[in-house]
Amino acid sequence: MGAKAAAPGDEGEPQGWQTDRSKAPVATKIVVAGGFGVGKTTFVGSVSEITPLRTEAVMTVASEGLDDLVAIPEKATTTVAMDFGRITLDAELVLYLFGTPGQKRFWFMWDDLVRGAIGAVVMADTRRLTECFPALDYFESCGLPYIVAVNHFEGTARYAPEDVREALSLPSYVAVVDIDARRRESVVDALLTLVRQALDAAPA
Ligand SMILES: Nc1nc2c(ncn2[C@@H]2O[C@H](COP(=O)(O)OP(=O)(O)OP(=O)(O)O)[C@@H](O)[C@H]2O)c(=O)[nH]1
Ligand SMILES: [Mg+2]
Repeated sequence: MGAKAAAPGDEGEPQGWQTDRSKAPVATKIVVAGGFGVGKTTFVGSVSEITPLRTEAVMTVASEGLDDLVAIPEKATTTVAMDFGRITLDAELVLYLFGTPGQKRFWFMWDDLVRGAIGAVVMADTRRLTECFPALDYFESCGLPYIVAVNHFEGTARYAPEDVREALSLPSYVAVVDIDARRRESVVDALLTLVRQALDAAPA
């Protein structure tokens, strides 16, 4: 698979499938979920070959007491609707990435964001693992294939994927991967893992 090395915002060159209709790839939708401030917007921005659509709002004193910034003190903005990006994985497969808002008060949007998706990435920060539970419960209950991507923040302990699996009581078929949401290759690897798992889960 030859993922195109386009930088975010590099929209000058149309993709082959945009100029030749006979090469239309399969377009699929992937949801990127997880707790508040775990790196969802960063994840979508790292791989998107179009300028990602973001709906960031500046966090104000109004969010004090609502949003827990202990683990991410430098955070100044938060997603209020969704992130949107696109990545061409190869000539036959284009992924549209939809990042969810992390804060509980925006979860009512999930049903719309998830419609038509083939799978989800649940991002986790090992300092705040319990924050993944709502996303895990949601995807378990709607039967959507998902993987867990542990986003590693500097200065935090590293845990083996198997330990994370145990802590989250994940079934064996759910992949757990270590990622750095800021690195394109790392995010592409996670997406490939999800696509493989979703294909395995699809009825033959
Ligand atoms: N060290 C480190 N910092 C990261 C990483 N990913 C994201 N960050 C930082 O963590 C903060 C939160 O990242 P976002 O991508 O906004 O997180 P989010 O999950 O979209 O946040 P909400 O939409 O508010 O829930 C930002 O300051 C990022 O720069 C990472 O892999 N390592
Ligand atoms: Mg965000």
